[in-house]
Amino acid sequence: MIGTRLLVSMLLAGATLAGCGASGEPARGTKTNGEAGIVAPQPPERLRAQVLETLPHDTNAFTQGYEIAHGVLYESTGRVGKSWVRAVDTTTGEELARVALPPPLFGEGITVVEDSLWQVTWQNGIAIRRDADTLAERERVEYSGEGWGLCHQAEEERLVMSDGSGTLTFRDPETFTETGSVRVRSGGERVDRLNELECVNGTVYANVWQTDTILRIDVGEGTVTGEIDASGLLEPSEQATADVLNGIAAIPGSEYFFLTGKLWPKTFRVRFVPQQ
Ligand SMILES: [Ca+2]
Repeated sequence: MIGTRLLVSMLLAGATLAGCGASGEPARGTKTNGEAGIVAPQPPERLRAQVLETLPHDTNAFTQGYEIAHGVLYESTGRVGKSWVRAVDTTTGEELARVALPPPLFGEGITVVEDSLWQVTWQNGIAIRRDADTLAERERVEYSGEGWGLCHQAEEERLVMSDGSGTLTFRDPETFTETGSVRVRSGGERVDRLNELECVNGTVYANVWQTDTILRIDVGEGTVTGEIDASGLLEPSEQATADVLNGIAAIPGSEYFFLTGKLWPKTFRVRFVPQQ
């Protein structure tokens, strides 16, 4: 249960920062050296996660998807027999809906598209479309490969999906049909293990599996424009019983994000600022 402190933080964020952009325009991933046609990779901007508030998180949640839409915080979890999706009202903290994912399905990322919520599964090759209000299952669609993270780029009318590699797949938000893909590079080097995703104003954020690093990605260019150090959020004693960072939810109308992880006792309200 997310308590009233969440409500307060959400209200404050909305009241003071409504209308602000996420974190400014990302830098371009490449630049010319003055000679036409010659392009050199540009290293990503170095950022860190500045904690503004610490909130409780369900230590039974093996978090795989985290997103706020329509005033609701959606969270999905993984592991066979322990996978579920939950919707919590961000103004009251009330749990609005919760559904379990039956075995043998292993839940992964989620994203909201209008009145639907798409949920992918790890190695089951099944995407489930749910009612965003009740979370009731409406449709199943098959896909090939693994499912990890998911987010919705409304302005591009597409979903972005990760599969544990450094390639992101684009999908039709209505049919889930694959429409393209992009191989992501950072400073010219391939990246790997992209996991939970968050789409914000044309930019995609991805945390890198088994690290405390979040990448800010220009998916049109296929380049990492920012590398965010999110280490040190948990105390060593908390980290001992927790799994990896995996959960990025942008707080709409603000520059803030919620970050959490698998079995983490806390959610952190942060913003991404340049490293000193
Ligand atoms: Ca997310």
